[in-house]
Amino acid sequence: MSSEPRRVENQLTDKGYVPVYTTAVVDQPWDSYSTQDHATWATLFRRQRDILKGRACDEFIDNQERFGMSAEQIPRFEELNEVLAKTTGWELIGVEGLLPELTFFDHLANRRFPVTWWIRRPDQIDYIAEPDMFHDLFGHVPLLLNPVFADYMQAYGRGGVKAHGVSAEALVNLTRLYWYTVEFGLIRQRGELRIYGSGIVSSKGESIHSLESTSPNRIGFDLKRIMRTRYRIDTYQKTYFVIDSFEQLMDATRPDFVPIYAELARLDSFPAGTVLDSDRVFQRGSGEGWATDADA
Ligand code: HBI
Ligand code: FE
Repeated sequence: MSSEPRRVENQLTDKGYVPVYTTAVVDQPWDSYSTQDHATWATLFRRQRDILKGRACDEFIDNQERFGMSAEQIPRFEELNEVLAKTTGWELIGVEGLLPELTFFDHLANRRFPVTWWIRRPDQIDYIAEPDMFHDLFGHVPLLLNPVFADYMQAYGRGGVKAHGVSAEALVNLTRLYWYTVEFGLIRQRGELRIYGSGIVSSKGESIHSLESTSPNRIGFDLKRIMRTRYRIDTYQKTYFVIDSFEQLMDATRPDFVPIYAELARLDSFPAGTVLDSDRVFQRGSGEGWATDADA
Protein backbone atom coordinates (compact mmCIF):
# COMPACT_ATOMS: atom_id res chain seq x y z
CA MET A 1 0.00 0.00 0.00
CA SER A 2 1.65 3.28 -1.05
CA SER A 3 1.93 5.67 1.84
CA GLU A 4 -1.26 7.70 1.92
CA PRO A 5 -0.64 11.24 0.69
CA ARG A 6 -1.01 13.56 3.60
CA ARG A 7 -3.19 16.65 3.17
CA VAL A 8 -0.88 19.62 3.22
CA GLU A 9 -2.95 22.05 5.29
CA ASN A 10 -2.92 25.41 3.58
CA GLN A 11 -1.93 28.14 5.95
CA LEU A 12 -5.14 29.89 6.93
CA THR A 13 -4.55 33.60 7.37
CA ASP A 14 -6.87 36.53 7.98
CA LYS A 15 -6.99 36.84 4.18
CA GLY A 16 -8.37 33.32 3.84
CA TYR A 17 -6.00 30.63 2.77
CA VAL A 18 -2.51 30.94 1.42
CA PRO A 19 -2.24 28.05 -1.04
CA VAL A 20 0.68 25.75 -0.47
CA TYR A 21 1.77 25.42 -4.08
CA THR A 22 2.91 21.82 -4.29
CA THR A 23 3.39 20.47 -7.80
CA ALA A 24 3.43 16.80 -6.80
CA VAL A 25 1.23 14.47 -8.85
CA VAL A 26 -0.33 11.77 -6.67
CA ASP A 27 -2.44 8.68 -7.35
CA GLN A 28 -6.02 9.03 -6.14
CA PRO A 29 -6.02 7.28 -2.74
CA TRP A 30 -9.49 5.93 -3.45
CA ASP A 31 -9.34 3.19 -0.81
CA SER A 32 -8.47 5.75 1.85
CA TYR A 33 -11.70 7.75 1.41
CA SER A 34 -13.83 7.46 4.53
CA THR A 35 -17.56 6.81 4.70
CA GLN A 36 -17.80 10.48 5.61
CA ASP A 37 -15.92 11.47 2.43
CA HIS A 38 -18.32 9.42 0.29
CA ALA A 39 -21.28 10.90 2.20
CA THR A 40 -19.99 14.43 1.55
CA TRP A 41 -19.70 13.62 -2.16
CA ALA A 42 -23.25 12.17 -2.14
CA THR A 43 -24.75 15.19 -0.38
CA LEU A 44 -23.07 17.69 -2.71
CA PHE A 45 -23.80 15.62 -5.83
CA ARG A 46 -27.52 15.18 -5.08
CA ARG A 47 -27.97 18.82 -4.05
CA GLN A 48 -26.20 20.29 -7.06
CA ARG A 49 -27.82 17.95 -9.58
CA ASP A 50 -31.22 18.98 -8.18
CA ILE A 51 -30.43 22.72 -8.38
CA LEU A 52 -28.87 22.40 -11.85
CA LYS A 53 -31.98 20.91 -13.51
CA GLY A 54 -32.89 23.54 -16.09
CA ARG A 55 -29.91 25.67 -15.06
CA ALA A 56 -26.81 23.77 -16.29
CA CYS A 57 -26.08 23.52 -20.03
CA ASP A 58 -27.15 20.26 -21.71
CA GLU A 59 -23.58 19.00 -22.19
CA PHE A 60 -22.81 19.28 -18.49
CA ILE A 61 -25.49 16.84 -17.28
CA ASP A 62 -25.24 14.57 -20.37
CA ASN A 63 -21.49 14.18 -19.83
CA GLN A 64 -21.80 13.39 -16.13
CA GLU A 65 -24.12 10.57 -17.24
CA ARG A 66 -21.62 9.42 -19.90
CA PHE A 67 -18.95 9.24 -17.18
CA GLY A 68 -21.32 7.22 -15.04
CA MET A 69 -20.92 9.75 -12.23
CA SER A 70 -23.45 9.30 -9.41
CA ALA A 71 -24.09 10.10 -5.79
CA GLU A 72 -23.30 6.46 -4.94
CA GLN A 73 -19.61 7.02 -4.38
CA ILE A 74 -16.64 9.20 -5.22
CA PRO A 75 -15.70 8.47 -8.85
CA ARG A 76 -12.42 6.69 -9.52
CA PHE A 77 -9.99 8.77 -11.62
CA GLU A 78 -8.87 5.59 -13.43
CA GLU A 79 -12.42 4.88 -14.61
CA LEU A 80 -12.98 8.45 -15.75
CA ASN A 81 -9.62 8.30 -17.55
CA GLU A 82 -10.76 5.22 -19.50
CA VAL A 83 -13.70 7.24 -20.84
CA LEU A 84 -11.52 10.27 -21.58
CA ALA A 85 -8.84 8.17 -23.33
CA LYS A 86 -11.50 6.86 -25.77
CA THR A 87 -12.93 10.33 -26.47
CA THR A 88 -10.99 13.58 -26.13
CA GLY A 89 -7.67 12.15 -24.90
CA TRP A 90 -7.58 14.11 -21.62
CA GLU A 91 -6.14 12.51 -18.49
CA LEU A 92 -6.98 13.38 -14.88
CA ILE A 93 -4.01 13.60 -12.53
CA GLY A 94 -4.23 13.82 -8.75
CA VAL A 95 -2.78 16.93 -7.11
CA GLU A 96 -2.68 18.50 -3.67
CA GLY A 97 -4.52 21.67 -4.70
CA LEU A 98 -3.75 24.91 -6.55
CA LEU A 99 -0.66 24.66 -8.71
CA PRO A 100 1.77 27.40 -9.69
CA GLU A 101 0.34 28.90 -12.88
CA LEU A 102 3.07 27.70 -15.26
CA THR A 103 2.76 24.13 -13.93
CA PHE A 104 -1.01 24.33 -14.37
CA PHE A 105 -0.72 25.70 -17.90
CA ASP A 106 1.78 23.02 -18.85
CA HIS A 107 -0.60 20.27 -17.71
CA LEU A 108 -3.48 21.74 -19.72
CA ALA A 109 -1.21 22.16 -22.76
CA ASN A 110 -0.63 18.38 -22.58
CA ARG A 111 -4.30 17.46 -21.99
CA ARG A 112 -3.72 16.64 -18.33
CA PHE A 113 -6.33 18.06 -15.95
CA PRO A 114 -5.19 18.41 -12.31
CA VAL A 115 -7.83 17.20 -9.86
CA THR A 116 -7.48 17.74 -6.12
CA TRP A 117 -7.45 14.28 -4.50
CA TRP A 118 -9.19 15.24 -1.21
CA ILE A 119 -12.78 16.30 -0.55
CA ARG A 120 -13.90 19.06 1.81
CA ARG A 121 -14.95 18.40 5.41
CA PRO A 122 -18.67 18.33 6.31
CA ASP A 123 -18.35 21.72 8.04
CA GLN A 124 -17.21 23.17 4.69
CA ILE A 125 -20.11 21.70 2.74
CA ASP A 126 -21.59 25.06 1.75
CA TYR A 127 -18.37 26.86 0.94
CA ILE A 128 -14.68 26.21 0.64
CA ALA A 129 -12.24 28.89 -0.53
CA GLU A 130 -9.96 26.54 -2.48
CA PRO A 131 -10.81 24.00 -5.18
CA ASP A 132 -11.41 20.56 -3.62
CA MET A 133 -12.17 17.30 -5.45
CA PHE A 134 -15.88 18.08 -5.67
CA HIS A 135 -15.20 21.38 -7.46
CA ASP A 136 -12.76 19.74 -9.88
CA LEU A 137 -14.50 16.41 -10.52
CA PHE A 138 -18.13 17.55 -10.47
CA GLY A 139 -17.40 21.01 -11.91
CA HIS A 140 -14.54 20.80 -14.41
CA VAL A 141 -14.33 17.19 -15.63
CA PRO A 142 -17.72 16.79 -17.42
CA LEU A 143 -16.97 19.37 -20.11
CA LEU A 144 -13.63 17.72 -20.92
CA LEU A 145 -15.75 15.19 -22.83
CA ASN A 146 -16.96 17.94 -25.14
CA PRO A 147 -14.52 17.93 -28.09
CA VAL A 148 -14.63 21.69 -28.70
CA PHE A 149 -14.33 22.61 -25.03
CA ALA A 150 -11.54 20.03 -24.65
CA ASP A 151 -9.68 21.79 -27.51
CA TYR A 152 -10.29 25.16 -25.85
CA MET A 153 -8.79 23.97 -22.58
CA GLN A 154 -5.65 22.73 -24.34
CA ALA A 155 -5.37 25.94 -26.39
CA TYR A 156 -5.77 27.89 -23.15
CA GLY A 157 -2.91 25.93 -21.57
CA ARG A 158 -0.67 26.51 -24.59
CA GLY A 159 -1.54 30.21 -24.46
CA GLY A 160 -0.67 30.25 -20.77
CA VAL A 161 2.76 28.72 -21.32
CA LYS A 162 3.43 31.35 -24.02
CA ALA A 163 2.05 34.19 -21.87
CA HIS A 164 4.43 33.19 -19.11
CA GLY A 165 7.26 34.27 -21.37
CA VAL A 166 5.59 37.57 -22.33
CA SER A 167 4.74 39.51 -19.17
CA ALA A 168 2.97 39.48 -15.81
CA GLU A 169 0.19 41.60 -17.36
CA ALA A 170 -0.30 39.01 -20.10
CA LEU A 171 -0.77 36.38 -17.40
CA VAL A 172 -3.33 38.56 -15.62
CA ASN A 173 -5.23 39.01 -18.91
CA LEU A 174 -5.25 35.25 -19.42
CA THR A 175 -6.27 34.45 -15.85
CA ARG A 176 -9.27 36.75 -16.28
CA LEU A 177 -10.23 34.84 -19.43
CA TYR A 178 -10.15 31.55 -17.46
CA TRP A 179 -12.10 33.08 -14.61
CA TYR A 180 -14.95 34.53 -16.73
CA THR A 181 -15.29 31.45 -18.96
CA VAL A 182 -14.09 28.14 -17.49
CA GLU A 183 -14.95 29.10 -13.90
CA PHE A 184 -17.91 31.53 -14.16
CA GLY A 185 -19.15 31.36 -17.75
CA LEU A 186 -22.78 31.29 -18.97
CA ILE A 187 -23.95 30.01 -22.36
CA ARG A 188 -27.13 30.68 -24.39
CA GLN A 189 -29.02 27.54 -25.31
CA ARG A 190 -32.38 27.68 -27.11
CA GLY A 191 -32.63 31.34 -26.20
CA GLU A 192 -32.15 30.70 -22.47
CA LEU A 193 -29.10 31.39 -20.32
CA ARG A 194 -27.48 28.24 -18.92
CA ILE A 195 -24.41 27.61 -16.75
CA TYR A 196 -21.18 25.99 -17.91
CA GLY A 197 -18.65 27.56 -15.47
CA SER A 198 -17.24 25.15 -12.89
CA GLY A 199 -17.13 27.71 -10.09
CA ILE A 200 -20.88 28.21 -10.52
CA VAL A 201 -22.02 24.58 -10.96
CA SER A 202 -20.16 23.51 -7.83
CA SER A 203 -21.74 26.27 -5.75
CA LYS A 204 -25.28 25.97 -4.36
CA GLY A 205 -25.96 29.69 -4.04
CA GLU A 206 -24.22 30.88 -7.17
CA SER A 207 -26.00 28.32 -9.39
CA ILE A 208 -29.19 30.26 -8.66
CA HIS A 209 -27.70 33.75 -8.28
CA SER A 210 -25.85 33.69 -11.62
CA LEU A 211 -29.06 33.08 -13.60
CA GLU A 212 -31.86 34.55 -11.53
CA SER A 213 -30.58 37.44 -9.41
CA THR A 214 -31.22 41.02 -10.58
CA SER A 215 -27.95 42.08 -8.94
CA PRO A 216 -25.25 41.03 -11.47
CA ASN A 217 -24.58 42.20 -15.00
CA ARG A 218 -24.92 39.61 -17.76
CA ILE A 219 -22.92 40.62 -20.82
CA GLY A 220 -22.13 38.97 -24.16
CA PHE A 221 -18.67 37.37 -24.50
CA ASP A 222 -15.94 39.67 -25.83
CA LEU A 223 -12.34 38.48 -25.49
CA LYS A 224 -10.56 41.81 -24.97
CA ARG A 225 -13.37 43.11 -22.76
CA ILE A 226 -12.99 40.08 -20.50
CA MET A 227 -9.20 40.31 -20.44
CA ARG A 228 -9.55 43.88 -19.17
CA THR A 229 -12.17 43.11 -16.51
CA ARG A 230 -11.03 42.59 -12.93
CA TYR A 231 -12.75 40.10 -10.59
CA ARG A 232 -12.95 38.98 -6.96
CA ILE A 233 -12.49 35.48 -5.66
CA ASP A 234 -14.42 35.93 -2.40
CA THR A 235 -17.93 36.95 -3.48
CA TYR A 236 -20.49 36.12 -6.16
CA GLN A 237 -19.47 37.64 -9.47
CA LYS A 238 -20.69 41.17 -10.28
CA THR A 239 -20.64 40.32 -13.99
CA TYR A 240 -21.21 37.06 -15.89
CA PHE A 241 -20.18 36.78 -19.55
CA VAL A 242 -22.34 34.82 -21.97
CA ILE A 243 -21.12 32.77 -24.94
CA ASP A 244 -23.37 31.61 -27.78
CA SER A 245 -21.50 28.31 -28.21
CA PHE A 246 -18.29 26.51 -27.22
CA GLU A 247 -17.16 27.07 -30.82
CA GLN A 248 -17.26 30.81 -30.13
CA LEU A 249 -14.93 30.25 -27.19
CA MET A 250 -12.55 28.08 -29.24
CA ASP A 251 -12.54 30.57 -32.15
CA ALA A 252 -11.59 33.37 -29.74
CA THR A 253 -8.35 31.60 -28.87
CA ARG A 254 -7.21 31.07 -32.48
CA PRO A 255 -5.46 34.46 -32.98
CA ASP A 256 -1.97 35.05 -31.58
CA PHE A 257 -2.55 36.74 -28.23
CA VAL A 258 0.80 38.57 -28.15
CA PRO A 259 -0.46 41.61 -30.15
CA ILE A 260 -3.58 41.63 -27.95
CA TYR A 261 -1.47 41.71 -24.78
CA ALA A 262 0.52 44.61 -26.24
CA GLU A 263 -2.68 46.52 -27.08
CA LEU A 264 -4.21 45.89 -23.64
CA ALA A 265 -0.99 46.85 -21.83
CA ARG A 266 -1.65 50.44 -22.92
CA LEU A 267 -5.28 50.41 -21.70
CA ASP A 268 -6.86 50.56 -18.27
CA SER A 269 -8.56 47.55 -16.75
CA PHE A 270 -12.25 47.74 -15.74
CA PRO A 271 -13.76 47.27 -12.28
CA ALA A 272 -15.74 44.02 -12.07
CA GLY A 273 -19.13 45.76 -12.10
CA THR A 274 -18.57 47.89 -15.20
CA VAL A 275 -21.11 48.09 -18.07
CA LEU A 276 -19.81 49.71 -21.26
CA ASP A 277 -21.89 51.31 -24.05
CA SER A 278 -20.21 48.84 -26.40
CA ASP A 279 -21.37 45.85 -24.32
CA ARG A 280 -24.05 43.41 -25.51
CA VAL A 281 -26.14 43.65 -22.35
CA PHE A 282 -28.46 40.79 -21.36
CA GLN A 283 -28.96 42.34 -17.92
CA ARG A 284 -27.65 45.56 -16.42
CA GLY A 285 -27.36 44.53 -12.76
CA SER A 286 -28.85 46.46 -9.88
CA GLY A 287 -25.55 46.11 -8.02
CA GLU A 288 -27.45 45.12 -4.88
CA GLY A 289 -25.14 43.46 -2.36
CA TRP A 290 -21.97 44.17 -4.30
CA ALA A 291 -18.81 44.47 -2.24
CA THR A 292 -17.69 48.09 -2.29
CA ASP A 293 -14.00 47.62 -1.59
CA ALA A 294 -11.69 47.28 -4.56
CA ASP A 295 -11.81 44.16 -6.70
CA ALA A 296 -8.74 42.42 -8.06
N1 HBI B 1 -4.24 24.93 -10.04
N2 HBI B 1 -4.92 22.78 -9.44
C1 HBI B 1 -5.20 23.97 -9.99
N3 HBI B 1 -6.44 24.19 -10.50
C2 HBI B 1 -6.76 25.38 -11.07
O1 HBI B 1 -7.92 25.57 -11.55
C3 HBI B 1 -5.78 26.40 -11.14
C4 HBI B 1 -4.51 26.13 -10.60
N4 HBI B 1 -3.57 27.10 -10.62
C5 HBI B 1 -3.78 28.41 -11.22
C6 HBI B 1 -5.18 28.58 -11.74
N5 HBI B 1 -6.08 27.61 -11.71
C7 HBI B 1 -5.63 29.88 -12.31
O2 HBI B 1 -4.82 30.94 -11.88
C8 HBI B 1 -5.62 29.83 -13.84
O3 HBI B 1 -6.14 31.01 -14.37
C9 HBI B 1 -4.24 29.67 -14.33
FE1 FE C 1 -11.69 25.51 -10.95
